[in-house]
Amino acid sequence: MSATTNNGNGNSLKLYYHPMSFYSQRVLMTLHEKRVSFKKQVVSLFAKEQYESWFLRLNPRGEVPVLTDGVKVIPDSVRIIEYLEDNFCNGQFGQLTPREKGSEESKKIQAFRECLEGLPVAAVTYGTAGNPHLWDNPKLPFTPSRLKQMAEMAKTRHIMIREQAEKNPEFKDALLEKAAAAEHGNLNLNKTPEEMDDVLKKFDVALGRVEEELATHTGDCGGWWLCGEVFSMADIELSILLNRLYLLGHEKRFWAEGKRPHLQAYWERIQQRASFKRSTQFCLRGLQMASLHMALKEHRGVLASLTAALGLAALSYALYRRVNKS
Ligand SMILES: N[C@@H](CCC(=O)N[C@@H](CS)C(=O)NCC(=O)O)C(=O)O
Repeated sequence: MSATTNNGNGNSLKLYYHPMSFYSQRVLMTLHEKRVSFKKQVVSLFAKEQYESWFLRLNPRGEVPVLTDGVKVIPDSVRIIEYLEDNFCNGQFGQLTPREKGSEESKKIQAFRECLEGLPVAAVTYGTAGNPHLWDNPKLPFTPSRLKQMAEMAKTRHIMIREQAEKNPEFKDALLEKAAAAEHGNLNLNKTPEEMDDVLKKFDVALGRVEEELATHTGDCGGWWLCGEVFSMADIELSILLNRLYLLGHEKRFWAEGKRPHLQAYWERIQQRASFKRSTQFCLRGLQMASLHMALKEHRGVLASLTAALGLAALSYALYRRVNKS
């Protein structure tokens, strides 16, 4: 955890996130890329901490990431990234958009961002989990048992969100709206094989555009990133997306084994970048600790009774020995 930094207004940044969350990773990479220091706090999605009232007060939708800057609260990764670019842009911080606003490069960054931000990442993640015929070399943390768990979770997610709405009357409307979207709308993550074909096609089209663009970077432009010399916000979004697809085991479908050679080279290059490593190489031990924390929290009552019972048994035994001795 880094020391607090202020942005010139005397405010300090704090990120509420989860290390496995795609949207959190985008923000983490932006913060590292810009060399902004910040405090961070894991919100355990396994323990449903995102639906505790203290967090719902920050984001009534119950989603990470959320950034706070002093008293300002900024939810949603896209808004956070833009906030960081607007407020941390002087020489001390990394620049993720060209200084010249109307330039061709700027327009290209914007176009690629819109294309990448529109992709259904949760659907590809949970849809892959629910369609074992798509499991082709998934990597940690997406073990087959975790994928099965995720698929089960997706089936009953709307019910769980409705329960959370009942528990949190103050945020009931926002949560009921989310539950409805999880049951019938854009947050429904149960995908049939046919629906998955459509989801995967969307990624194919977007990555096809990326490959076309990368293929134009020849000669003097050989060292360019996606939209030019500047490592931009579009690169952050692309890197975190490639990472998710790789962990799900979709690299052969989208770029490896000669499918999209320029994208393959980009993927190899991005894995060397410090900000990418720092935002994506989460510690599995940390996740195990989070699961343990969740189990302890869930069974707090049982554990307290067990400890009391053991204490009582020890006391009775000590008394018995004492009485027998005398
Ligand atoms: N549009 C939001 C999406 C955030 C989001 O869906 N976060 C997921 C984790 S990747 C989450 O917190 N899910 C918990 C839940 O919905 O219960 C963003 O860009 O930040």
